[in-house]
Amino acid sequence: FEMESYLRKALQNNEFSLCYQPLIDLESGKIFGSEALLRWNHPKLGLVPPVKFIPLAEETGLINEIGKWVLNTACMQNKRWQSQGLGHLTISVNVAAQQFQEPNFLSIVQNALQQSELEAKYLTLELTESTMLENIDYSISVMKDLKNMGTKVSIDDFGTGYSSLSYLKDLPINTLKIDRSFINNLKIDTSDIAIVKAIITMGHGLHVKVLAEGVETKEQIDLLKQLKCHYAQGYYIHKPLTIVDFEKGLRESS
Ligand code: G
Ligand code: G
Ligand code: MN
Ligand code: NA
Repeated sequence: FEMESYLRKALQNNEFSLCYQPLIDLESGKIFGSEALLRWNHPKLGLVPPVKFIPLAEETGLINEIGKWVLNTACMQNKRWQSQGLGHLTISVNVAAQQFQEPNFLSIVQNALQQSELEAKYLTLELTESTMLENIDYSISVMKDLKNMGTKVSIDDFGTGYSSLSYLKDLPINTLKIDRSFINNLKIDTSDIAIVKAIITMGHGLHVKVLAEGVETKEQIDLLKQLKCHYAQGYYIHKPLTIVDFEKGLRESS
């Protein structure tokens, strides 16, 4: 199948790039960091959406090499922004299950930090519940090592996994990212608001930050502020941006 053979050559042919979607602090309204999002632009296929090629990268095992490139590139770019005086932003990087389970995952993270000279506390690794729960004891030990290294961990797409909540008290987690399916249709009289409220309350109780993904309207932002949600991300605030547009957004936000 041709997409697979193209994907195998994408790294060496420099066809990947990253977009950066701003993350804002709801109280101040300011950008405090970004999530790096992978883009693949192939000369024949054009822009291939991640929902098409990430699963293929996972099936073929290419995700480990690609993920390493994402980690290195994102850390370098974030360090560059810091050095340019654009603020001490955080950078969030999505980590696929296979990457997290790689025996040398910790040294890959360490290496990205060393190469970029980015301080560990500015790097957040985004894991999904299913990634962590595939092997909970192993996950706990890796996450503790990451914490000792100084990096942060977010649970991505929170609320959509099949997990029990009990792991939340055992795992060193910094942020819960409420899945956008709960935020997209968020209005006052919906069951979504009950769920969102419960997650935010739980976050406060566990001393974990809560970020709402997929914010698409002013009404949603206002509700999230009322509910004391810490952070937000979404098209209403900013789309995933190129480096140039992200820098523009930063200047406007400060
Ligand atoms: O905007 P968006 O289309 O970028 O992303 C679609 C999906 O692809 C999301 O679930 C997102 O988490 C995932 N994704 C984006 N970039 C990366 C990446 O660098 N690594 C992994 N593993 N997933 C990513
Ligand atoms: O799974 P993950 O949360 O990493 O997904 C990030 C994805 O969410 C990216 O594809 C990004 O483009 C998308 N995204 C970001 N903001 C919004 C939004 O406000 N609405 C929708 N529908 N998707 C969004
Ligand atoms: Mn994510
Ligand atoms: Na997400």
